[in-house]
Amino acid sequence: MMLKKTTQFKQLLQSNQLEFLLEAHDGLSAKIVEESGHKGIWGSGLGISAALGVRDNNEASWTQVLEVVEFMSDATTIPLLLDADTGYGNFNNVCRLVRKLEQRQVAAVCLEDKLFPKTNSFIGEQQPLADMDEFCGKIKAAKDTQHDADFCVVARIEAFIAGRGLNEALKRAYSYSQAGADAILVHSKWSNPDQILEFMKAWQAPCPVVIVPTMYFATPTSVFEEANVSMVIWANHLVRASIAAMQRVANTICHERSLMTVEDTIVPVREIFRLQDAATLKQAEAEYLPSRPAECGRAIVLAASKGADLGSLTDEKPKAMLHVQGKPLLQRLADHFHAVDIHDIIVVGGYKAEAITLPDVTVVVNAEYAQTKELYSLSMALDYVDRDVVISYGDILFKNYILLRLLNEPGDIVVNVDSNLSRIHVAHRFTDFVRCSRRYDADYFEEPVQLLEMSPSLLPDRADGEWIGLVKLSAEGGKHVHAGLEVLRSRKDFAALRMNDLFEWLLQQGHEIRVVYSNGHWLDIDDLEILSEAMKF
Ligand code: SPV
Ligand code: MG
Repeated sequence: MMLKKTTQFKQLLQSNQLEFLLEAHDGLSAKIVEESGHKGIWGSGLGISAALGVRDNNEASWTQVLEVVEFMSDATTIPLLLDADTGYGNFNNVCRLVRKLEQRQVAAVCLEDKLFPKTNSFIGEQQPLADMDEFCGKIKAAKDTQHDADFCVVARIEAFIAGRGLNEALKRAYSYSQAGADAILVHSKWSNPDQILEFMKAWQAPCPVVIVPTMYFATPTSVFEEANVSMVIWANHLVRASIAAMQRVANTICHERSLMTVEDTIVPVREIFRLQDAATLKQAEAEYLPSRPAECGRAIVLAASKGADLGSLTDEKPKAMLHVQGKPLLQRLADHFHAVDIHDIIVVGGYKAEAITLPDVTVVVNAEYAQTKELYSLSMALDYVDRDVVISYGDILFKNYILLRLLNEPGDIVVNVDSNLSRIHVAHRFTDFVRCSRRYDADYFEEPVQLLEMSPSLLPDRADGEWIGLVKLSAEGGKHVHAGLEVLRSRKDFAALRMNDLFEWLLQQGHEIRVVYSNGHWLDIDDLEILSEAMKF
């Protein structure tokens, strides 16, 4: 079983060898400290404040620091020593702090003998020190408050920082030790270790000593070992490393307006997921979430016709299988649907249906394709109209946003309408002209538009646009379509009916059909001329 964090820390302090803590300033950096092999974390006041974008002058409130520390503690299994500055107030504030730290499995707290609000030890000279007796009261109060006997209080001597000599440092160190401190942290801002070594030489060792060699970094670690230092804190090296890395990457991206150069110099996104332990959540989901087949959307594509105007191109396959820029039209449609998470694709084939060989589509055959039109084809796939479904002609090409807009529009029955009638120049082309409750204009997004009429015999000058060949049905809309086909099927001319006849019936019944306008950006492949246009699409 893993030792409590408090016990781990106490053992580090009391071990016979030199131990090391490395600075962290948030959950991520704390985790990185642990993964690197360090046995403990220094919750640095400088690092945490810097990461929060404020000064190391108690600008972040103590509860804000506590929140960060909670993330750090939760993310790790090794002990954390929190740099709690002066304790954020007097002995009473220290008591409350200790209770809160214990609740968060923080192993130890470090208190320094300066005044609130503190200033970082490397800024300025002659920093005022706390009254020694008052500070002893804080140490004693902290020790009396802790519930866990192994929780540690480290008392930090700022005498050298404040320009005072060895005697002041020693006097305070013995007093704090006497007051109950589990260790003394003696700090120096000299670039050589002389103050520390002088202190260690005189120190009678009633408790272990911790040091922070930020400024005397060039001192070999063996010197600290030989001087009987118990613990070294590498106090700010991850926050400094991250600043260097962030500045380099930010400047490069800004300068190059591209990610190309930096991509190979930073971790892949999957490394973030690993550090966040995304894999464990995946396992938990498998265990705790009800396992139902992922509900994906459905599309029905009407693709039974030969495409008589395409000449010998459709001798061997239906026009929906004609290649446009190296891919069958139907594959392009399927790609559009996949892109919006519609993976259940039903294709109603007819002419040369056996040539519809796309993977992952269900082919339903309208054997009467030669004598029938689209409604007959749709009736072949009616069983699939039992949920949200998009119905599409099989010979259209469109930009994906047209499909997205259709899916985003509320309504039980929604159609896409192209408001741009200028391209309708092919006289023989069958066109689903529509009339709507309002024309397309710049403000059309402000109110819903309804379909009023859809008919190929509507004169273009009375039309507000042309139906593209895409309709979205909700489950409710699908019920109306079932009812409509039930009625229309009994008509003698059912075989000749087209989608516009269904829409006309739905309108007569008073069902609302919503319109989403777009402007161009689609083609229906009716003849060779348009097919060659499609090559450029
Ligand atoms: C810290 O890391 O916040 C410290 C060490 O207190 S120092 O910055 O050297 O004061
Ligand atoms: Mg600090």
